[in-house]
Amino acid sequence: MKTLMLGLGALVAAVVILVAAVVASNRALDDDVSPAAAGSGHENTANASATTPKGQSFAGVAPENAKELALAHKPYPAELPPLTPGPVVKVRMVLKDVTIQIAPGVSYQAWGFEGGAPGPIVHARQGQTVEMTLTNDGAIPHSIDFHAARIAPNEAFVDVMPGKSFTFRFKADDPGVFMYHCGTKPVLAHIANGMYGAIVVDPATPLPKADKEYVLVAGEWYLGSDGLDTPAQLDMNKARAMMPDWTAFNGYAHQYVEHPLTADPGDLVRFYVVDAGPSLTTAFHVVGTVFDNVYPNGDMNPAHVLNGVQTVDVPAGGGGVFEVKIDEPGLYPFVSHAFAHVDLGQVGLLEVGKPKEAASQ
Ligand SMILES: [Cu+2]
Repeated sequence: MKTLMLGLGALVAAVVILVAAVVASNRALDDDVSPAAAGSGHENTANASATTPKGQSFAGVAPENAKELALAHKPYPAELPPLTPGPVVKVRMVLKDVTIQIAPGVSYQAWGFEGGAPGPIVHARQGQTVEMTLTNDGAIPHSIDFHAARIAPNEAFVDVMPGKSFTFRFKADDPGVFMYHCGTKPVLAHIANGMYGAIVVDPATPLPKADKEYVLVAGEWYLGSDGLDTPAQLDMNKARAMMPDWTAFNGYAHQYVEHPLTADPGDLVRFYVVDAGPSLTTAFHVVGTVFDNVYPNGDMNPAHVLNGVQTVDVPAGGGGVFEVKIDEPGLYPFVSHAFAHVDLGQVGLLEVGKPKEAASQ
């Protein structure tokens, strides 16, 4: 009898230990699963992105017919679009997973607002309301964060699930040139994959009318392969190390060298520059002239203007407004004067004094 009691006691103890072990292992499983579940699983996309052995650089890798391809490339339209009349500016963007060209012969699997990188330029006047509708036609959640907005991010900059749309409004009370971007985690991956653009908010008292107004969005590309035969994907390790393979104004390396922006002699030319990053600074400079006026944080507040300066930094996530008036006809390069970026793609030409027809040939 005593032996039987001991045996039963041992059995009960064994069952208790077994149950405790199962509970503990389930907890451990929950701990493993929870972070991914909380992030809707899209962190996995970044982790699964291509990685490059020893961080091999694909900078400058181009096919033999690169020049021909660069000439055939249709440049991103840098001209500031006109204002929309009325109190509300309605902006609709459809997010798409797309293969885009980022340099001659180099393709990349991007996530594009309206199917491109950068997304469309948004233009509003101080006091107008911007009504933003984002439709997600992509495979994973995305969102849109406007730096021009004063709004609760958890209410407005929320993840939009695939196949869904989301609308929010904000009043454009602050004049300036601002970045917008996807704010879905990991933000580094979403910006590096092309989810960014610029919004220009004109001051209620406008600046003097410019003859030419151009918007330049500086960005960086981090490639897991050269992108020549098959589209490259994001190399998250390079993005973390801030070692881009290509950089660009408006998404495509060197595009305004073959397709210069234009002005007539004596024109007031205004550049709205946004640095979309995701991580590096743009040291904006125009070769062969000096900026007449610079609003270093892009706020177009006359109290903050700088006159007669050569190079002004635009930080990642920031903007700057730059004005030049050039009398002598010629080709004036605009660059990020951190010269590695010129090599990687952040250079274009302002062609002063040549008819538009000739410039596009
Ligand atoms: Cu996104």
